[in-house]
Amino acid sequence: MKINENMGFATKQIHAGKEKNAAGALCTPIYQTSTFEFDTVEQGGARFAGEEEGYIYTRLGNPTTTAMEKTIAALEHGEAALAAASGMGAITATLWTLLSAGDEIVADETLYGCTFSLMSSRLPKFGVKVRFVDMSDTANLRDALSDKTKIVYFETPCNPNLKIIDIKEVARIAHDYNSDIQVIVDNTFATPYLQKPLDLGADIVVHSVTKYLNGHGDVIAGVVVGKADFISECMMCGIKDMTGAVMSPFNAFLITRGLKTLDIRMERHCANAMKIARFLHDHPAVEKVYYPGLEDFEGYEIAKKQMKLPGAMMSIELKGGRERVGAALNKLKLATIAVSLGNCETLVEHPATMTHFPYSAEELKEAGISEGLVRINVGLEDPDDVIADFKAVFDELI
Ligand code: LCS
Repeated sequence: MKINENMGFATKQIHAGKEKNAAGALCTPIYQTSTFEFDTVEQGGARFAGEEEGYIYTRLGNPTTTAMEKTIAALEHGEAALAAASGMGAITATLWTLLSAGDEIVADETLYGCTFSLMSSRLPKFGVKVRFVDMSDTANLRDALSDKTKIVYFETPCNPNLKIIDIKEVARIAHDYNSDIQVIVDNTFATPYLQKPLDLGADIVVHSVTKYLNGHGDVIAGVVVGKADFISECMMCGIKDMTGAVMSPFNAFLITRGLKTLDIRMERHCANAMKIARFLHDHPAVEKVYYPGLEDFEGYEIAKKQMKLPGAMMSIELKGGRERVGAALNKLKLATIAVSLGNCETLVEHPATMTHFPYSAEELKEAGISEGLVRINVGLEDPDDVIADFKAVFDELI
């Protein structure tokens, strides 16, 4: 099937990566091989020199992985995509490819815990300075840019407090300052079904594919999407040489399978989340709900502008703060205490002790992550059952 750019999201998520294979298999086969045969030494040489198309070694590319990359590139409206062994693999491969000692990054201060750890304590060891700012106020970004700024990096919605950053505005300010600055958006929480950062002016998108793109909680994976030149450089530098963070063909197969239902999963995730957010918003034991679909949420207007739907991630604060969190979450019966997100199962976690443990108490405060915050990712169960689970526990707190 030949797809073209004008076809719809659902068609692309099913067909965009597909190539004819020798056996005529409908689904892209799992090419579970580390290496590929050459007919002659000369042919091997031509492939290494880039004079002949074809696979060499799975760290440099694999047909099962290529199918997944092509699908994600089409969904994000990017020229090309590059698979990585994890979201962190995708982020580090991107940064190692772009950065040199002496460069600066301007990053939003609210990031997934390990991304924050990479930026705050690992990169400075290599002579890279990271300035953290609250990019929801774009004046902060303008003040932090310098002649050394190579990258502007953020998530939106942010993990874990759902803060919304105006992608179009950030990209405009960064590129007006210096058109060479690479604006990188972590689109994990939204997915390309809800938000397309490249269409809004970003240069590069990264994902933890572990989450909604795969959708079934059985894979750790990442991807980078951007211009074809950058993606091939990122493969040669960031993946091949610097991280070796290669995705296994089996994982690529599972992700391609998951991607075929991304739109309908996201629709249902969002509908369930809206219902649960409204319930929590009105519950007397809940102090505050952070959900981009609620009219009184700070980022509501920008989220409405740049996202098709508000997503299925939310955070709440319980009355009584941090002391009540453990006792309450431990009693839930259907919602599961676990990190990660984007699966069929509803998961709850406490960022201050779990996903965001690399932040000190002071850094949590600066990043707008309250110590009592509870993160909920709404799954695909019947929302009334999830509500009944929360109600039974939260009613006891009144
Ligand atoms: N970016 C975001 C926004 C994430 O939430 C995560 C992981 C990563 C990147 C890294 O991806 P990974 O290497 O795990 O595939 N977020 C997690 C979370 O919130 N709970 O557990 C992992």
